[in-house]
Amino acid sequence: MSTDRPILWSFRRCPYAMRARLSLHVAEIEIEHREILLRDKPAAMLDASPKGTIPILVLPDRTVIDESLDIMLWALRRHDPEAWLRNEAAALALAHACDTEFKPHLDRYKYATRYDGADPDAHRTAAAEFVSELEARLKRSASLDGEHDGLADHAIFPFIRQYAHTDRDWFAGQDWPAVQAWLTRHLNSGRFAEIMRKYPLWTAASDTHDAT
Ligand SMILES: N[C@@H](CCC(=O)N[C@@H](CS)C(=O)NCC(=O)O)C(=O)O
Repeated sequence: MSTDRPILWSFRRCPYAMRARLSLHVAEIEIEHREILLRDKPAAMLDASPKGTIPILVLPDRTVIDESLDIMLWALRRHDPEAWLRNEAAALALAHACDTEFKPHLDRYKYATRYDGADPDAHRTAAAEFVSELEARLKRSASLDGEHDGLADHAIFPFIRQYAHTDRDWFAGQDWPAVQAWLTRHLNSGRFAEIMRKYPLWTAASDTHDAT
């Protein structure tokens, strides 16, 4: 492989990949974007990271970073022009809570048929506890990271987007004005539009680097 840019294996609608793309964007790191389908993972992606989750960042020296929060930290430690890391420990703790406490309920609410016996309404209610915690925080300050958006905001809003879009009317009817405004602000941002650009699917045949 002879690219001098990091390679990002990505899937457009994956919230973990969104948070990685947001941090690479703010850090102004040029990447080679490789769009995939989760149901048809390329062998080259699985070679890079056999656990087969998205996102994966492969550095020019072949170092592989295959956890989304690690990709965020790697990007922001290189360049953090908006100080997303200013409350790093607290932001990471909240992002971990999103991944471990909220996301399992989100999956069982959104994709209930994939989980034996999962009751989507019960999981929506359980997930709502995390959203209510965000609501309390966002009533105290404009962003989860304080007065300005940072790591926590960008690590978490893609997951709240998924939750909100599972049943938009239900979400709009909840008493979460601060979360609703915060989510709308992020979804309407130029940065979000940029990281949601559509890419053609990567195929080994379309690769200009490995094609020798
Ligand atoms: N802990 C991982 C989780 C990533 C993850 O689970 N991504 C999903 C897509 S949104 C995935 O790749 N799932 C594997 C699959 O569906 O086969 C991270 O933070 O990067």
